[in-house]
Amino acid sequence: MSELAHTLARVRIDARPQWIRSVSPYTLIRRYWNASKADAARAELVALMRHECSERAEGGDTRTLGASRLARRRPRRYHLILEFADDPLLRRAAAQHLSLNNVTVDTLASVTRPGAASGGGWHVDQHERGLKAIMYLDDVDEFNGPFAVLFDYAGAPIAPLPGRLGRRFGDAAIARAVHRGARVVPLHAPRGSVILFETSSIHRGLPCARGTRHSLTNYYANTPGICRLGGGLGGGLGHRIGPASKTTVS
Ligand SMILES: O=C(O)CCC(=O)C(=O)O
Repeated sequence: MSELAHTLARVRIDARPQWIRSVSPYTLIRRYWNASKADAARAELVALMRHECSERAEGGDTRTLGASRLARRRPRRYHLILEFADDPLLRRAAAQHLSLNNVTVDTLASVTRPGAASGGGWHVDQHERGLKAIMYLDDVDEFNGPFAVLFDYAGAPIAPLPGRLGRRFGDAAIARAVHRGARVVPLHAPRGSVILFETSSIHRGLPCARGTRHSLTNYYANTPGICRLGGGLGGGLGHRIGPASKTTVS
């Protein structure tokens, strides 16, 4: 087993309810793909978004939903988008994290330009456990809209904004949490890096000041009709909630 496969086999990302989160909800794998492969994937993303419909999202970023489904229609042209969507190691890590024996995947293609912030403000994708894998297709620093994670919530719930299914959080509430000891951790990494992230944890794409950020995001979900491993929700998930689990592979 390669070192990377070994690391992914050990991936444990915390999935406790957001108000008690105090350990890492993410794993960063630096240079999962090398720079030239990431550049080729970026070119595929640009072509796909030019030829298929894209929309302006809440944060002002441009995105194409179902990029992997669109790519399957022209598998030779978009083989790297498909390679990322179908990546067996990431799928296995997702299945393990979600306590499933298989997962489905849907891939989002997105571009964040100056003035935009991928996904809008602070939010959770849903309240139930979930996993996404974001691959940066540009080198990401503090200027071009890094993905950012909130952690160490200091044991206190953060009140969501009214409506929006309780999934969105205002800047003032986050600032109060930071005052109490929570930390905002922006993830800067070279292109080709992958972030595996527990989507019930609070996060956002920070505003892009200059440059651009292209990325592919795989959303993993339950495969219909497949049983969960390890029994019901409580038992099945319980043994996977572990200590701080940030793993960085360089
Ligand atoms: O791409 C990012 O940095 C975050 C996007 C996000 O959180 C979302 O679309 O829900």
